Amino acid sequence: MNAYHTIDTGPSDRARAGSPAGHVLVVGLGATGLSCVRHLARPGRPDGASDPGRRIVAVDSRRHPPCRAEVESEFPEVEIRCGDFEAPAFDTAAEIVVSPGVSVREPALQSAAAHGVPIVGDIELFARAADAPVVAITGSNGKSTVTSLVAAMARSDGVRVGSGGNLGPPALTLLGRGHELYVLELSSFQLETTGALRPVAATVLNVSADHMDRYENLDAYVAAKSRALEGDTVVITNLDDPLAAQLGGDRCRRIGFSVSHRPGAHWYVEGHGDTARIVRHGEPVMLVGAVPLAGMHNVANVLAAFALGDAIGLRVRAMVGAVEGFTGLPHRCETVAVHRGIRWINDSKGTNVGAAVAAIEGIGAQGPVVLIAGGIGKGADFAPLGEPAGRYVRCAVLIGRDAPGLAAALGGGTEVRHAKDLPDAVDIAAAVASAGDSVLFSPACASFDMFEDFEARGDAFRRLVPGRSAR
Ligand code: UMA
Ligand code: ADP
Repeated sequence: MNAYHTIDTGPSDRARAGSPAGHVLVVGLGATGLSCVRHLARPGRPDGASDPGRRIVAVDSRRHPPCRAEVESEFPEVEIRCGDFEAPAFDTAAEIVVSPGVSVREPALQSAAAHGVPIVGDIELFARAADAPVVAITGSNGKSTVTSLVAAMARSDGVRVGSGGNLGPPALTLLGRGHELYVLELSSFQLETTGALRPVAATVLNVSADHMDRYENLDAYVAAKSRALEGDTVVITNLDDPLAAQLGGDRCRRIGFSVSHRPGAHWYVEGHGDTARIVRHGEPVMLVGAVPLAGMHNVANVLAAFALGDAIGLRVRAMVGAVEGFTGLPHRCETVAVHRGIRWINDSKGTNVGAAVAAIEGIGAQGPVVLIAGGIGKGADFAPLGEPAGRYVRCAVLIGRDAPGLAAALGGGTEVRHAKDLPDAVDIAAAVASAGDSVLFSPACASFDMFEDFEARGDAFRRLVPGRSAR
């Protein structure tokens, strides 16, 4: 593990014993920060570590962070400091609770760590207080889909389930609601500040480079993800992903899955075409064709969800019912229109290279693709897009800051056009595409150069398509 990025989340003696002068410092006043303040300030917290007398200080480097007003009105006793981070508030804290969007490489956090201040995240607070078993889902792609599927399976089997984390709502907001099970999507940022989480079942779905602007190298990113598998957890292993398959301890209990009939897989696909079936340990469970989601990557997601459900004892029949009724989440390979025989697909959540590759392969298997991509590449290497684009993409229309890097990766075998913005890209795609094609908006990039977030970007695409695609 890369020490530079690792935060010691071991037993926080200093925090628990409580240095009298020490305050709890909440860093970041977005959705996570608000949930942390609410959790820390609420008397009678269920983890027994509550110290209503402890001072809470909240900081944010933005002057007007999103949840400042809520904290001010609900907790006037909480001291709020906005603007540049100041080391003394960090170095003298009893414990720091950092939001996932704030890098642990931030100098003020590095300084506090050097002073021995424990640094944790919201998932660590959640783990200390959780009153029901936890299923933990991480990986580079498919987390939200698998989290939603497992939650739907549990509900379908009559379990009172709370589901959230990185896909929202923040994990701490799920506590105290009588849930019998928690199903959490966890990002690498959340995991790197977590030490106490002991999920009953967990998975690293797959590994491909993401957030390389926050990690020194892929190993550091993978090390953060692996933290989900610590403890006496049943590890759900993707046998088709060589890197993910290595993760977890040598002696952990494993349930393997594969989209082919691979040795060692408990959940797998057998057969081809219309007769391909999902099988559990030799027992046919359902036809692949009955999965309502497009692409083999989604079949992998369904298998992962089955294996997780299996690990916690959900009944197969209930799980199948949930899969059959699951039509997918917005902004993930979502068909938003069909005009003149052209299918328009919003995959705005395709925010990294691995996601876009999966979408191109999944949609490309059904016919030629006109790809709209671009935005902020987060330091990624775009090269893995070259081969699938060469095979399936008729034309790539590029937008955003890192369009030149994408063009370099795609230019060899794929026609590339540049657009000045998303409306222009939709116009170009409408002109280039013909009946039988799919126009796939899978940016392979984050959205922040042009939009508030991936949802705003996908919504913009959805709004643009009806007017421009029909011309
Ligand atoms: N901030 C600073 N200084 C910094 C950086 C940020 O003060 O250097 C402040 C910002 O000004 C802002 C606050 O921190 O006020 C934002 O914190 P945050 O970025 O952690 O945002 P939250 O609203 O708390 O949302 C976080 C997750 N965001 C990130 O991990 C970047 C949300 O995941 C998650 O839904 C939410 O917690 C609830 O758990 C979003 C995401 O993009 C969807 N996740 C990444 C991904 O999926 O790839 C990991
Ligand atoms: P995450 O929460 O990890 O971002 P999502 O379920 O929201 O994952 O899917 C995001 C995007 O990742 C999808 O739009 C799709 O392009 C891609 N994707 C989904 N599942 C997989 C998978 N198993 N392997 C590779 N890419 C995937």
